[in-house]
Amino acid sequence: MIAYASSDPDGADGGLLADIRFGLHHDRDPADPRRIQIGTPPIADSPRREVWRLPQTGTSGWSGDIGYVCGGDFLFAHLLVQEPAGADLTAVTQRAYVQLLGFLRDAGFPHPLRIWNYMPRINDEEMGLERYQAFCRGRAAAFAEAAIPERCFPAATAIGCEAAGLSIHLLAGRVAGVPIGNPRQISAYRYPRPYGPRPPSFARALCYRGPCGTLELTISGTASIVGHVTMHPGEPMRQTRETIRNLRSLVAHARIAPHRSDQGPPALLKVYLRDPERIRDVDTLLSAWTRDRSEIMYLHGIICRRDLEIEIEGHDSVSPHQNGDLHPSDRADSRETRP
Ligand code: 3EB
Repeated sequence: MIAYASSDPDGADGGLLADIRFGLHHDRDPADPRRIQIGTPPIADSPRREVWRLPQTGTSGWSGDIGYVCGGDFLFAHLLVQEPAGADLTAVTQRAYVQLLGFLRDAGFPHPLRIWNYMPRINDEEMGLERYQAFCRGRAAAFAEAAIPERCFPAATAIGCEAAGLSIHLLAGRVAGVPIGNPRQISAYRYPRPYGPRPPSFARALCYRGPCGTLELTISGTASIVGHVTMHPGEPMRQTRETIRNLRSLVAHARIAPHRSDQGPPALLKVYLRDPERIRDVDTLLSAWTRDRSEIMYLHGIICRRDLEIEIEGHDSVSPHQNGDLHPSDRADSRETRP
């Protein structure tokens, strides 16, 4: 259901759920809630557009400043909020998330499956707290207010960029997904105190049944973190190798294609680089892993820990005949790893 536009030859947009472009600024099209732009600019000749498709035509509109599109069991929603001068990012984030989670519940798609968050000056300190940590605090408060427990946290990405405003977009479902943990990492929502007053509210990955019966795996932003500790601070190449190890471990643990001999890399990867100049070296390492069978989008983005240079998210899809059934009860072993 999710593809980069470079591999999406079908121009008919009857079943278009989302059309996401990457550029210099965050943008919303008041005339078409399916179309948004995210202000993490593509690096070099990277793909710069992602489309999500449904078999049926979606319904779209605005609910206040939340743009949405829905069809079948899925909903795409987005919100772009400007930070008033002197405002506290905790409060801005909490308000945005309370608004979004309330909308999802009222619209009948109460399960956030995947959320992307982009914010300016992510590593800056404000009011005695790093802005990313303030964001985490506001988000955690909103999840608590909406009574969404840890086992229902979505997969997520949180990235800094130059573009102004807090941009949030998401995929939500009528049906909950199955969270997947990474045995090499502790669950982010169990991070100890030094990483902030409230831990990040996300699952390492989530599995859900796609609109055409496919099994979809959405992988959160993944970095050079083992346990809860940053590995190879300030070393982008070593961090890339560590991140690949984390992704391999996650994909193996998810076992979305147990009958497929190769537990290969996800079909889509999105790579956020703090230093765009690293693209060539990083691409060499990633291509060696994917053997050029994955599509890779490279974006200029700032990682939420100052000592992280790279973060990689992924998406994969398996058609039903390639795979056995997904029953959450069968997958108890794949739930988030408890330390
Ligand atoms: C990490 O593993 C890296 O706060 O939503 C990755 C993906 C990260 C999502 C988030 C943070 C988030 O902690 C950072």
